[in-house]
This record gives sequence, C-alpha cells and structure tokens, in this order.
Amino acid sequence: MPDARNALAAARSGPGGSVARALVLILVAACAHAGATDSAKTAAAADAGVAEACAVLAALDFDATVGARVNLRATLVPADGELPARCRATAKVAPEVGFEAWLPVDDWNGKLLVTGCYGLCGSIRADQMEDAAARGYATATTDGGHDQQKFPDGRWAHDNTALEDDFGQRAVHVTAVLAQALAKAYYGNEPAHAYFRGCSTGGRQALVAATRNPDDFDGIIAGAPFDQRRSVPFMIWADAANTGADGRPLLKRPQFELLHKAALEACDGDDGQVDGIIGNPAACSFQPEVLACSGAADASCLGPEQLAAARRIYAGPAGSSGRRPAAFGAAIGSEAGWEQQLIGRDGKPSAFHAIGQDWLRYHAFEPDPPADAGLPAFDFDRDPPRLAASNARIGYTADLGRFAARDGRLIVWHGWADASLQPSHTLAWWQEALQENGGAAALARVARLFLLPGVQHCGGGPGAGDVDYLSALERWVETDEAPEMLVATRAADSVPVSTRQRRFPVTTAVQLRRPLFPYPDVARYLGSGDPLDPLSYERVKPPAASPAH
Ligand SMILES: [Ca+2]
Repeated sequence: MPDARNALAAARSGPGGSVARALVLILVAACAHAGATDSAKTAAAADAGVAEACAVLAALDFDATVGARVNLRATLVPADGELPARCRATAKVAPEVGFEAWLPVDDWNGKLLVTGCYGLCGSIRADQMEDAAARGYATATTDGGHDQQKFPDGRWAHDNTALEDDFGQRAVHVTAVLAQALAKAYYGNEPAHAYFRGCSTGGRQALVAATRNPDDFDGIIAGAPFDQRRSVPFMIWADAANTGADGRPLLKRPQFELLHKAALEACDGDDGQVDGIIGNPAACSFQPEVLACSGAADASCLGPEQLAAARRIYAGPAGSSGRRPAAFGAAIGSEAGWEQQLIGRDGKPSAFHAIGQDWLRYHAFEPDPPADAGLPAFDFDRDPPRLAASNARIGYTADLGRFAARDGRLIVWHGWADASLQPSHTLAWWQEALQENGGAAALARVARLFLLPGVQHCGGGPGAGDVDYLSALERWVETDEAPEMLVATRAADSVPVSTRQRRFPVTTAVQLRRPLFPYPDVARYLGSGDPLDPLSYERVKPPAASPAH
C-alpha cells in the first residue's frame, strides 16, 4: 500500500520512494522552483503537501483489502473549534455501505475509534466522532449499508438479505478494515489500537463485532444493545398489553405517573438516598397491586384491566403455557419513559407498535411477509424461536471466546430506567455470557457490565448518565487496568449520547456524581459525606435477584 502520509513527511524533509510520495514531491518541487525561498512560500508548499497527501488517498486502490469495490473521495478539512484539521474520507463500499473517516493532520494519537449508529441507521452520524477527533483519534463511521432517505421505514430490508447482512454485521466490518487501511496509507502505520463505540443499534453492532468479527477491534463499548430476540417480542407484548378491547390505551400518562411514584416510594431509599432514583431495581419488590382501586376507579388508582396491563409490562412476554421463552419485562422505575413508547401521537401507532411492525415485516423472517401487511400476528409460542434463528444474520451471540483469545476488552452498559430497550434483556444476555465464557471470573477478564440507576435510553433521565467509557477502555486495553469503578455524572446540559457525545472531563456544573461498580455490585450512600463525592458510597454485593418477578 503506498504511504501518503510518508509522502507528506518526504515533502517536508527530503526525497522519497512511493507513488504517492512522488506525487507530493512533484507538487512541492513545483512550488519551490517558482522561487519559494521565504518561509511563507515554504509553508504554503507544506500546506499544499498536506492537502495532496489527503487527496492522494482517493487514487489508491482499497478494493482487494476490503474485499469489495470502494469508491472513495478525500479532502482536507480545516480546523474548526476543537476539531482538528483533518483528512476527511468518504466512501461507498459495494453494494452501498456509506463510510466516513477523519484522519487528523497533526498530533494523531495513533488510535482509531469507529462509532455506531441508531435505529435502522441509514445516515452518517459524523457528530458521533467529534469527541474522539478532539482527543486526537482517527475516527470512522458508517450508515449501516443503506440510505434511509430512499425509504420511509425498514422497507430496504424486505427480502433483501444482502442489505440485511450489511446492517447486521458487514457495514461495521468493512468500515473497520477500510479505516485501518486508510490510516496505514496516510500515516505509514496501522493504528496501535482500534476501538468501537455504540449505543442502541450501535450497542448491537458492538456485541456483533465482539462475537462475530472479534479481530476488528481491541476494545468495544456496547451501550443499551438492541437484542432482536428479546427486544422485539417485548415491544409487541407491551403494546398489546396496554391496548384495551376498544383499541385504546389502558394506561396513559396519569397511570404511568402513579406507577412511577409508587415504585419510588417502595424502593427509592434502598440505596441510602431518597433522590428519585432506584439504585437496584432488580432487588425492588414493588408490586403494582398497591395501586388497586378499593372502590370505583378514579385517577388515583388502577382498575383491574389497568393492573393487569401493568403486570404484563413488568413481567414481559409469556407463551400460552405461561412460560417466558426469551424475554423479560420492564424495569421497576422505568415508568416515566413508558408514555413515549406505548402511546402513539396524533392517532399514529405507538413507537413499540411501529418498531415491531417494521422488524417483523422486513427483518425477522425469510422470506418476509407481504411488504404492505400491517403488524403481523405474533405467536408467543412459535415465533420467538424463529426470531432466534434470524439472529445468525442480524444479531449476536454470547460467545466471547475468540474476542478473549485476542485479548479484546468489552464494556457493556445499560440505563436502569431505559423504557425503550430493556436492561433485563442485557441481563439475560449477561447470564448467557457467564455460562458460555467460563463463569464470573473468566468473563470479568474480557467483559464488564455496568447498570446505571435512573438513566434512560442511551442516557438522560434523573440518574447520572455521563461516563467517560472511552478513557476507561483505553486504560483497560493499553495498561491492563480493568474498570473496577466508573464515575458517572449528570450536569444541567446532560443529554443521551445519541443526541451528543459528552466531552470529558465535565466542565459544566455537576448535579449528580455517583460511582458505578461492575455488575452485580451496586453503590450505596454511606449516610454522610458529600453526595457528589464517590468516596461517600460503598460497594455492595446484592443478594442474587431474579430479573423476572
Ligand atoms: Ca435512591
């Protein structure tokens, strides 16, 4: 592979040998021949060399390296605020994987971060790379293999297994391979370390990389992963549970607020602080029956149908025998987020209904049902195993053996108040991982799970959700310092990572600061001391609790 970055170095310091280097030398020599004896002209020549070393990437052939046709453009982008001057490469990898990478011109930290996408992907989320670019990373991301602007929903995947494969695992894989090759061509060295970070669908991509393409990354951050085997049946189940015989929602905002208030009253103080946050919902024994109407139903209590709906949502899907095949339910304390998932706006179906419909029509089965069908009927006896079968294309396993064998490191995190993708599903996957990877001690050498009290989907909510996972992963991979405690903060400007990746350290006023310990351990306030000081908390190993209740 020609070395464009060395060409730049050669342009600055002397003769070189490669094709790309020769191109740049010709350019700089032309400048010098024109009489460039003063420093301004020398600088201009160097700037021209910088631009040329970037542009030359587009002339290189990456097809064999990636294993598919690569159509690449590269242009120099000047520094902008905290973002460094960078070589911006955009590409389409056949058939239609969208790709973007940023290679900092100066002060590269020698590492690569690839970032994931959200929902059904379909667009380049370059903003997800900005925090890492500001830290000197080379960064890359992908649209997941299709352009969402061409489709109003998930229809691109209808009977299209090639695009499902790209969305499932190949888009991130070719992004990793191409970004590595670009870094090698531009700087002359492959990155010393390659990392992946994603949440939601990006969390799924993270676990897919760890279990199916374990050679792509040295370290991986998986936030609130979408697990289609469990997430989709739960969404369909919860949507149906909250739909009355008249087709209208049984529980609405007043009932969600009642449930949330009662859950807090039951368990908020168990973590040593009455702060609107339940520290360990798995150990909370709240039962919605405390809200049962004693007389006529009114807004202060739940009638029998409403109680049954709440029970079903907390419990999760069950087959006709009552057996719960592949999923658990909503976390106690997540009720504040239920309205957004369970109540449609302006007469439209709920978010859960829409996602379930898209998934079952276009992704879950082969062949897919007719594209224009509504929400296909879902049989909670027969269909969960069928979803498990499609996992081979779109999902992940719990086998971290190959990732562990190449010394990979995985941080998994999930907000306890996530009403969209359930933390109980990540816990169910964690139980599988314990079984498949040799138990707790062996698993802890390759993966750690952190559950964030009061944190909603990918961040936000009353809990402390801003965590510098990337620094923790760097320490684990680069100096073998495993994360025994992470510090989570909430500031006035905290938002989910899907909205904006926080820059660390946090410089805005901190409202909450809490320690996080690897699952199953939890933090408990000591009863005195500054609540913003992580040392005011003790690490507690809770009694084993069943995620189902
Ligand atoms: Ca609390």
